[in-house]
Order: sequence, then C-alpha cells, then structure tokens
Amino acid sequence: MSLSNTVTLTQQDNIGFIEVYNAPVNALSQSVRAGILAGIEWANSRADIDAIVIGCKGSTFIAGADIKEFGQPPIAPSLPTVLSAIRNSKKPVTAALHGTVLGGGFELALSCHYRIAMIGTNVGLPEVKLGLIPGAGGTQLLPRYIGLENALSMITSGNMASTDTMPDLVDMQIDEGTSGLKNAEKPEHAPIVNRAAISFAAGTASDPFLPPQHRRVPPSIKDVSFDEWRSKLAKKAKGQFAPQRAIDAIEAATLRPFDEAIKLERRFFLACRDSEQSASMRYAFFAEKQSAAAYKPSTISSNISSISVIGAGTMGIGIAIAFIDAGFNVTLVDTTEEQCSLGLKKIREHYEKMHEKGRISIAEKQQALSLMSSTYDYGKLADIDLVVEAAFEKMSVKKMIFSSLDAVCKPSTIFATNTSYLDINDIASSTTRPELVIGMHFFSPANIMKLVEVVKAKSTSEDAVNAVMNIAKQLRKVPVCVGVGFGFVGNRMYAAYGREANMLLLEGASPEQIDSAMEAWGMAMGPLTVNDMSGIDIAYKARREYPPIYNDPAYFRAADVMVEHGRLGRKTGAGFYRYENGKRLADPTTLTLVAAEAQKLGIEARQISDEDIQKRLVLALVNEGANLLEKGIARNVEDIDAIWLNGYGFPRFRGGPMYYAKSVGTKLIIENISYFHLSENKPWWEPSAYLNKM
Ligand code: 3H9
Repeated sequence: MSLSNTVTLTQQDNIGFIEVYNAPVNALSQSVRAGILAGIEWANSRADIDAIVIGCKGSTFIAGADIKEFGQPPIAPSLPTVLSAIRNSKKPVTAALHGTVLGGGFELALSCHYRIAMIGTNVGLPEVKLGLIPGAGGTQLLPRYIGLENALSMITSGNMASTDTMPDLVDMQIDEGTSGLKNAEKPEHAPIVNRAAISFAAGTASDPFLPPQHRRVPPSIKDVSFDEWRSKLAKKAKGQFAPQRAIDAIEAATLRPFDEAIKLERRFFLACRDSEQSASMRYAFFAEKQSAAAYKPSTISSNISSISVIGAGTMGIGIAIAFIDAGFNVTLVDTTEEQCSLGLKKIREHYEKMHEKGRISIAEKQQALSLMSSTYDYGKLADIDLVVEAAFEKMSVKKMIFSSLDAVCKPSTIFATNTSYLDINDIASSTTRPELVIGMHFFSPANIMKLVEVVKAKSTSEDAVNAVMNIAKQLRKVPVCVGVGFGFVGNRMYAAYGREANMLLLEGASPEQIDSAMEAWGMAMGPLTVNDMSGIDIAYKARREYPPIYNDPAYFRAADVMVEHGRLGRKTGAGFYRYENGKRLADPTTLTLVAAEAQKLGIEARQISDEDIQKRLVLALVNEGANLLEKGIARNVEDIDAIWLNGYGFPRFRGGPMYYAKSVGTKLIIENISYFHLSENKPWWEPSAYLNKM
C-alpha cells in the first residue's frame, strides 16, 4: 500500500513493514514524514498487526531532515510529531539500519523500541555542522543509550560512529560475511537488513516492551562537568552558537523529566534553525556540493587506475597518500633511487602510525602498502593514466619534467600539475598534448585538506576537466574548477588578504594583534601564524616569479624583511614569531625590523583597533574575490566560498567570504571598500565592478 509518494507499507504475516524510498539519501522530507506517520497510525489500528518495522530502500537508511526544507514555511507533520507517534506506539517498532544513519534519521532510530543494524552502519548527529542541534529527541535519547560523556562528544562534534562499537544501542547486528569483498562486489544491504528486521520483529511481537525513553535510567548530572564542556567548546567551536545550546539541551536530560526536556530541546533547535549562523552553514553544505555537481561523469575517469606522483617532498607524499587512501596504484617518482626510497619510507611510516593509533586494521595497512611503488626512471611511466607533478616550484623545472613525460607516456595520459602560482598555459606549451594538461592544486597536508583547485588552462579539454573533477571526488575531496591567473583563486585572494596584514604590520599592529583579531572573528588561524607555518619564503619566491602589477614600495615589505633576515618561519625557528620547542612566542625583533622598514617607507605607526583589522582583511578578500568573478577566473560565488571554507579555515558559520559580503549587504560593502580606496589611495582597493552584480 502506498502511504505517500515516498513511503509504502506491506503486511508480512503479523508485521507491518514501512519502507521509505526518497533518493538519494532518504531525507525526511514532508512526504516521508507524512508516510511514516500514516503507517504507524494504520498499523496501530489493525488487530492483525502485532509489530512494525521501518526500513529503507537504496544505499542508506534515513540520513537526516531534508536540509532544503529549512528556511521554508514548515508543513505538517513535524518530525517531533512523527517520532512521538513512534515512541508511543502500542505495537513495538523496529528500525532496520544500514549506511549512514544521520540527524533526524538517527533520532527516528533512537525513538524506535528496537534497532537492527547491518555491520558497518554509521550513526551520527551532525546537526552542529549545520549550526543546529538535534531537534527531535536526539539530545534526550542518545545519552540514555551511550552515556553522557559519549553523547556530549558525538553531539557537539557532529562526528559519526560505527554501530559495530555500540552494543547498547543495537539489539541485533547483521553480518552477511561480506567484509572481505570489495564495495562493488557486495550485495545490496537494504534487503538483507530489512528481511532480518522483519524476522526479529516477529520473534519479539508478543514480548512486553517499554517506550525508548523509559528503557534505561536517565543520565545523572553527577556523571560529567557541563561547565567544563562549555568552556572546552567555547575554545574549540569559537563563536558558534549551536554547540553551547546542544550542551544546554543535554544537561536538561539530567535535570528534567523527558516530556519537559524534549520541549526545551525543541526551543533550542528552533532558535538555532532561525539563526544567521545556521543559514550560513546550510548554504555552505550546498555550496561545496554544487561545484563538483556541475561536471559530467567522465568515461576517462572510470579508466584511470594508475597514478604517478612526481616529487617525493612533503606535498608529493601527501598527494600519494590521498590517492592510495582512495584505492589507486601510485608510483612515486623522484630524481634518485635514494630520494625514492626515502619517499616510500615516509608513506610506510604514515600507514604504520595510522595502524598504531587504531585508525586502520593490519589488513588495511597491508592493502595500502601494496598499492605503492617508486621509480626514478621516466621510461617506466609509459602506461600511467594520470600524472600529478608536485616538484620544485620553478617554471623551467616543470617544463623539463612535462616535456620528458610527453616523450614516454601514452597519448591518453593526463598531466596534472600541483603548481600554486605558475602559468599552466606556459607549462602546457612544453608538451604535444596541451588539451590533457591541467592543474590539480592540493592544499597541505594533501591527504587531509579537502580542497583541490582543478585549474582549466586555455587548451584543457572539457573531457580532461570532467575526468579530474571526478577523480578528485573519488578522493573524497571538494574539487572546485578555476581558471589560470596568479595564485588561481585561493592564493590570489590570500595574497590580497596577506598584503593588508603586511600593511597593518607596517602601520604598527603586532603579529599577535592581527592573528588574534582574525581568530576572534572565526578564522582557524591568523594570517601571520599561517605564513610562519607554510614558510614565508614560498610566497616571497612566487612574488619574484610574478612581479606585482602595481608599483607599491610597501607591497609585502614586512614579509620580505623577514626573509632577508633569514627568518623564514617555523622551519628556521623564527619568522613573524619565534619558536622554542615548537611553542610560538612573541618576538620583539620582528617589531624592531618592521618598524625600521616602516620608517624607511615613511609610514607612521598608529593605534589600530581589532575591528579595523578584521574589516580591512575581510574586505580585501571580498574585493579580490569579486575581481576574479569579473575576470571569469572563478565561476561563481559558491565556488569561492567552497575554496575558502575547505582550504583556508574560513569560519563555516559565516558561510564564506562572498556569502558573508552578501549577508552584510553589498551596498555597505561597496561603501567600505570605496572608503579604503579613497583613504589608502591604492589602486587595488578600487571597488570591483562585480560587487554590484552580487
Ligand atoms: C537534521 O536532521 C535535523 C533534525 O535533528 C531535526 C529536525 C526537526 N537533505 O554528500 P553526497 C543530498 S539536520 C537534503 O554527495 P555522499 C546532497 O545535497 C540534517 N539533501 O553523498 C547531494 O545532492 P546532489 C542532518 C541531502 O554519499 C546528494 O544528497 N543530516 C541531504 O558523499 C548526495 O549527497 C545531515 O547533515 C539532506 N539531509 O554522502 C546529513 N543529505 O546529488 C548531511 C545529502 O543534488 N549529508 N543530500 O548534489 C551527508 O552528510 C552526506 O550527504 C551523506 C552521503 C553522508 C548522507
């Protein structure tokens, strides 16, 4: 029987089986909520039904509320109404879980009287990642099953956990013995777990049962220090509203009866849902998916299985690990046998560490190691499908590598360069296959950072772009396609941001003041700390390869002075800061060196407020982003925001620099940028024409 567009009910003997199918992730849109509620009510009204099962078709059980519906007028029934009907059902309800059971989907599972899970099922309450808290009982029910400490950790981080490690949550686990098989060879999980849940429900149909909130004793306030959690989260999730409300809601579980506490949870949820922070984070969720979604599946990418990474430095090793993690065969290439062995040793050590930390099994470690090899002989790369070059950042070096590869690789091999700044059109000209030359700009550490800028050069074919976007998706990255220009999109904007940080130093702000102002605004790390970590000399050298288009004697002079005094950052023990035993310390020498340079340039020191620092740096980003949109180097505002969220630690609760500008109002942004243009008299502060189009 059809209960709604997305939910059906079938009767199997005395069991009512409610099945949801709302591709791709069975999100709880209105028709799903209405269908499930109708199913529960119908089954409760029937004398020939003794128990109910809720299961899903497709690759996963319900992965949460339908995020697209937030921000639109709500349509009944609400999720709390549906879950209250499940908890209060006179017939026991069993959830049949597989895939990723998230958010409202996990709350639905917690509201059932029993749970059956396929081995390897992941559960989680990721609402804080959307600026929300669980709004349908998650903060009340989860602590009753896994304890306060574990529930606080799961809910405030939004991280998933495997039901394999949660025996108190799951009444029965299903293992069809498929663990040795590759994903493509495994049978579909949904029918297996749904069948098992129906048999389980038949076996327990006549047993007495309790509503889930009464199945276990409520958590005790004595078990954790909520204030410690509050101050820990104030640091870790600085500036964020939702994690603190999640703690309040979980605390309520220890202080109030279930029916009262769940009302309080709902109030907190609605306050979060209607906040600007949640609107920004929901925008971010879709912004980072739209970029990859715009590129067609490619026939080339499905034929790519062997990768060669050129350069066994830090970046090359990170890139090699990213590919190995996704199951690709990787040949690491460097100039000597010794360099190659050193590179392989570092990769081996990485997987050994992962195994020691319990993150991968011994079999997974061995599988990863079996995928790596190395050579210093280009002749062995003839059959490689994709080359990713991560060698020294110098045009002559890159051209030499690509022309040598061109002579030996098969005609279909795609050549990707990881260059951060160099002109890929120029690199492509050193080959006979410019249509297959592309940028694949990873961020360090490449196996961890999500962002990959996929750079389309003048002659790169659509096929090659589609292939590389798809390969990056297989690495579980956030790929964003951009055009050629100094620093592409991310680093080009970072240069504008860094340029202002450097000017502020010359005007009298200290590195600590600049960094702490930006961190207080929400950036994961201040710009000068980042510069010290990545090495001040890298952008210094890039500036020499690409001289600035504007003639400004103060341009990046604070950074240049550091390099001229051998202060390259953390790696030399000093940069904008000094480092002792890995600890970052303020360094008066920096102030002296920068003040002397400012004097030479005739720049007077002045008092600068934190607010001025924040405004100037963020507006520099916004104006440069708009310039890139005007030039067509960036495709749309969402792409820029996805880049900044995933590559530069931009605060997700502000959506991204361009979303932030739109939310403040472009009129005000243009006024402020115009003010800098007039008062600073710098050509780069001229408001971008694109700002009026946003
Ligand atoms: C919540 O539940 C609140 C409740 O506590 C209270 C309510 C009262 N809604 O990521 P993928 C789309 S808050 C709508 O590429 P994967 C996604 O946009 C919610 N759409 O696949 C994409 O669309 P397209 C808590 C959604 O296999 C497509 O599905 N839940 C939703 O790499 C495939 O997505 C979450 O936060 C959704 N909830 O990963 C879960 N989820 O093809 C968020 C996905 O048009 N979702 N889509 O680009 C995820 O974490 C991942 O999508 C998931 C699958 C792990 C499920």
